[in-house]
Amino acid sequence: MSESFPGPAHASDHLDTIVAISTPPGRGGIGVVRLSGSRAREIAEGLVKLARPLESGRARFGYMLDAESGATLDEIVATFFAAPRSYTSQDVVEIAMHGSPVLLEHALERATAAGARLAEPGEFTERAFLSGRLDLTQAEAVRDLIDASTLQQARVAAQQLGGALSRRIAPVKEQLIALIAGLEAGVDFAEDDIDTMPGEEIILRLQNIEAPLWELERSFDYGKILHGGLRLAIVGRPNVGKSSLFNRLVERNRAIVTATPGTTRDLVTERISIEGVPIELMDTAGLREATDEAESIGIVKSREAMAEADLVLVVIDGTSELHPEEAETMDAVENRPSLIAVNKCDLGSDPRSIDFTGRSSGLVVRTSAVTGEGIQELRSAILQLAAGGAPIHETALVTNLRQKQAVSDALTASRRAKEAVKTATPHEMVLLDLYEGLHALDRLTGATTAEDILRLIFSSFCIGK
Ligand SMILES: Nc1nc2c(ncn2[C@@H]2O[C@H](COP(=O)(O)OP(=O)(O)OP(=O)(O)O)[C@@H](O)[C@H]2O)c(=O)[nH]1
Ligand SMILES: [Mg+2]
Repeated sequence: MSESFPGPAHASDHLDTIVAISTPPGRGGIGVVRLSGSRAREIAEGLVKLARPLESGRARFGYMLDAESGATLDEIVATFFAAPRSYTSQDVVEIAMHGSPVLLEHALERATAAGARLAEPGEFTERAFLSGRLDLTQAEAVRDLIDASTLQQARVAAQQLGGALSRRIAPVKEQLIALIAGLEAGVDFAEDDIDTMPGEEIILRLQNIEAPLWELERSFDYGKILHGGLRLAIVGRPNVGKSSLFNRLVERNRAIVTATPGTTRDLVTERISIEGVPIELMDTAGLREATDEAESIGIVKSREAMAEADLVLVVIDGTSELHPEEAETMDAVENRPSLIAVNKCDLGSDPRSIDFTGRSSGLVVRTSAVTGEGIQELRSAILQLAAGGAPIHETALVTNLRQKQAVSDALTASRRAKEAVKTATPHEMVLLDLYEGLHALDRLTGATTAEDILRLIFSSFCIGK
């Protein structure tokens, strides 16, 4: 059960040789054509003229010649990685040339003419998975690393690529297997009067199994926002300083600020990152009775943005009376992740001493968009709200829904097993739940994943990865 990687190592040996341009589309200083498979070396050698033969782990200088005239088309560097010490565990050759789409396409055509097949999206990584070099969480991490838009995302992906999540799961799986083995033995030998495991012990063991799983499940709260980011709508009455706070958060004068109420009419959006968490900020038109058609459309958009956002920042002017509209807005976001900025705090203390306690579950931050006071606190409050209380610097995160589902399923199965034990259900039945939990964990790392799920995962990669 524990050795359940799909097939023996190098199960991918029989696969055909694939080729792709591994660098992004467009022109660049360097472009790389990558080949993987048993014929990679032979095909590469037919493609380029090398000063010395390919040798594993070494880069070789050479030329790509024009097939028609024999003239030099480009200078290249070819690097050979012999199986199994390569990305895919197969023979891999990477040919680096100048990043001209024409040259790269030409190399690709010649490689396919020589018998290579164009790689499907994610197929190089899929081969790494099929050979057992990467498990599924690591393969997903390759994609996350490439797609990362903040350094924190890249760090978490790198940890996962290093097997951090799998390492957390491994001892849990071992404990579960040990428990299953223990119960199986009891069931098999029941007639021989061998003591079966006492219920309390089974429950204790299941609790030990659940604790790390529960932590992982919780880490998804943060993993999810780190991966997908969040949308935050800045709303409030006209002239309270929404655009000014927006500009502070994006750290440049992106939105127009004037002393005239009703300045912002359209949605202004900008992506920022707070401690590596990507957040899309939306500045909106101030909420009031519109004075013309454009403003009225803008206000409709404000309300839509407020409804669609993951987080809402309600800005109020700390120097004036609380307007009924503001009370209404705060009520509207009462049960949603929201926070309140009492702005213009540089103009003196809040004369109205609004009682926020009990009004909102959200946080209240005193800010000044003019002096910058409270902006750092505002950032932290946004992050705190975004994370929903999840630990911010968690390692080995569960970063996607597929992983989260597998962990949750394992937990559910374990809880069901506990219930069964408590009601003195025969161990044969308890075992069914435990096996289900084990399969959920196997699914997480890809040990027993059906082909179609694999396809789904790898097809979200780009070609050449
Ligand atoms: N003293 C002080 N003035 C501020 C502060 N924040 C904004 N203001 C001023 O208030 C006025 C309105 O600011 P905006 O940022 O345009 O306000 P807004 O909420 O976006 O307004 P609309 O787009 O009309 O809805 C400008 O004159 C700003 O300079 C603050 O913290 N302190
Ligand atoms: Mg504005």
